[in-house]
Amino acid sequence: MVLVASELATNLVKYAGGGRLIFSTLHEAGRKGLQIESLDEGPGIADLRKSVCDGYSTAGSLGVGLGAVNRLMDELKIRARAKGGMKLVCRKWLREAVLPLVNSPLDFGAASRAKAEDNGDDFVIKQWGAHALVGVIDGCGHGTLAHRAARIARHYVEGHFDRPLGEIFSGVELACQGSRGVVMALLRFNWMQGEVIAASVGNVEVRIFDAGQSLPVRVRRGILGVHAPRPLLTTLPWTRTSMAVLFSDGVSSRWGPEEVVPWAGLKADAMAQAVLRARGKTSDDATVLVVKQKIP
Ligand SMILES: [Mn+2]
Repeated sequence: MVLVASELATNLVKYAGGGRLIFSTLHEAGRKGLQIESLDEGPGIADLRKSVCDGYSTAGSLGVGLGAVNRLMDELKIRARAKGGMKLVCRKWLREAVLPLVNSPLDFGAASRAKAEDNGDDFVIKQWGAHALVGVIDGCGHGTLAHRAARIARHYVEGHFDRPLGEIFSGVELACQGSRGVVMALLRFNWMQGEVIAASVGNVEVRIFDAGQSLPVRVRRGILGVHAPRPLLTTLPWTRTSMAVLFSDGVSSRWGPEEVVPWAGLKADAMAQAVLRARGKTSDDATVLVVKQKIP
């Protein structure tokens, strides 16, 4: 919070000719948080929005500063004010200690292969309490700039893994502005409730299989970092026979539920390797992430 306050104050003094910081406590639905609002009458937000991306900077330390605010805080909103200038509101919620993992029934595996030296794909696997978050991220294009965009997105997701999926996407949208941009699909599991929530923007494929069927997941077109729409959330049941496969566009999508059958007996990491071997293309970075029930 000290670093965030200092970055915002620095922005006001250096770039907006002054302004106000307003600190308040939040009490909402049984949780507590801290909010900082930054108000100014400076030159506006056009470049400031871009500057949220790490490394982007029109003048000195500005870009890194707002990038840090986005990374460190749970929520960040930036708006133009009617009278000119900018309003920035950021919030951080108090967390209980991260819940210890309880009896996870899930088995995770991922396999990734770069087209060239730097992999422009990335993935995330996190578990806590009775929850897990997994995702596949594809930086646009390939090579160093794609790798950089994907890494910015992954760092944001890892720092905000327990936030609602819609908010994680908004944060990645801000964090990736000024980069090549990424496409991303995330799944959040709650195995006590036997459900999985899927969200995807762009062309990372999400396949959720159960009993030989592929269940439909809603996807939005767009690139995070380049005015992506908010994702649509799809909630599906997760049973003992469910299986999820996420893959970047470096993996062919021309296969159906019937092809999963021979892979059903494999552990998740062996299955991810098998899908990549069978369906990976050599023309792009390729990543497969598999979630299954643990085989007893
Ligand atoms: Mn790709």
